[in-house]
Amino acid sequence: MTTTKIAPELIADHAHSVSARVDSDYKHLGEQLARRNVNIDTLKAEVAKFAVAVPSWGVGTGGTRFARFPGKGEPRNVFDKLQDCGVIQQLVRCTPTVSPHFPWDKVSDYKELRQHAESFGLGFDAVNSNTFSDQKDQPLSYKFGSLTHADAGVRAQAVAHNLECIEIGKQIGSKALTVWIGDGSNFPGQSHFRRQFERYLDSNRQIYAALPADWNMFLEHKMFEPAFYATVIQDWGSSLLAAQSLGEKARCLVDLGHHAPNTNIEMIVARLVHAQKLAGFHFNDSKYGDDDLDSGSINPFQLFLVFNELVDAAQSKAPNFNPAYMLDQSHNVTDPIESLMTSAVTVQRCYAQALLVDRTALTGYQDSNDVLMAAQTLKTAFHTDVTPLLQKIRIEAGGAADPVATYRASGYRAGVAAVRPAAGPSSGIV
Ligand code: PSV
Ligand code: MN
Ligand code: MN
Repeated sequence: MTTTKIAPELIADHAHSVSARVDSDYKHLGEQLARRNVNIDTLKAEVAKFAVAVPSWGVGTGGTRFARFPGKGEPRNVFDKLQDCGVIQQLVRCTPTVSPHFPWDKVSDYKELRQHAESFGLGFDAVNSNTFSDQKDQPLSYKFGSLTHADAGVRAQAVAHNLECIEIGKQIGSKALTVWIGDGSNFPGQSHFRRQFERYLDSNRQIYAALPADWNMFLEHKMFEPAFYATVIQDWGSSLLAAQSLGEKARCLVDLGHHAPNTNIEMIVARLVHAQKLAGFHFNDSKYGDDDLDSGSINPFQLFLVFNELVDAAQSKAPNFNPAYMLDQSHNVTDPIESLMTSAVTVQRCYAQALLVDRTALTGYQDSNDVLMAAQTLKTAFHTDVTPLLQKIRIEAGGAADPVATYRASGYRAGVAAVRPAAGPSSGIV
């Protein structure tokens, strides 16, 4: 039996109060799409299958390098985090899994953790290791690197942590390990680029060797931060080199905030699909750097263009194409649950819009060099308001027509604030 933290009657009452309007809007959208030879019910069935994982670390309030302003009722531990993720899933119905981060989410009994997740109807997605910060009582420091550290002892400690993550992942039903390291240098001359990369490969080979047969290893690149001069796995080029040299199970994960401003991320996606090395995504949005803003809040067209590549790859049956979708955001000034629900729906929206691209027409315009009509074809899909479609999918699945409104009406945040003590102000973040 699934535990529900938002009263199902509240969700049903709200859905009932808007159902006539949603039905009418859905019918109207169906008529519009029928004129474009799209059957809305077929589209609905396709979009209803879409899922994106929630990061366990995303339900807490984040911060910046300068300060963190705690939110009300923040989760105290991974059990609280899962409860918040359960609320998200209860309302949006497209976030059935959680991506945990270790050692932040470490517990003594993983069977219990798995059962706790299942009680909210949740499973676990990729496990994330953390060798980018030191933990209490950790013998050796990662100040000057982890998997690429010049000292073999530090590298061994970082490898051992990743092996432990795999062991935990096996117990909670994960099928992938995501490795992001902050290793790099802050000054020219600080590190030897080639030797550092070779150490990265050597450490990762040991981790790769411990992967169960049905697991994948996701290598996440990031241009800068915390290393401000040079990062070891700074872009998809280094990531692809590493993935190709490690083996079939190693793939490249694309975090949308990990590129230079204006980078053509959708083209990187196309290249990784070609190389059969696309692991999946950490969705978020950014204006400047790794801002970790809500997905699609700054550049929704970019997110749509990423999905345009993904839908194209799926429809053309690109080999070894099975990307994992995860959110990776930090919420400093909003309620994390509201931001994560909004982002999950935004990502789902872009998927639906990308499914609306008339690909036969697009190919024709591309082949005849009709540039304007090719661009218009994408814009026609992007400009389609699929809100009634998404509402209908949620209502039919027992979710909320308007997740944020229903969440606010439930008083959930005030309820947890009463039992979860407020954290004091602090500086710095993860
Ligand atoms: C690094 O910036 C990152 O995107 C990685 O995915 C980390 O695991 C995550 O953020 C959490 O800090
Ligand atoms: Mn990330
Ligand atoms: Mn990041």
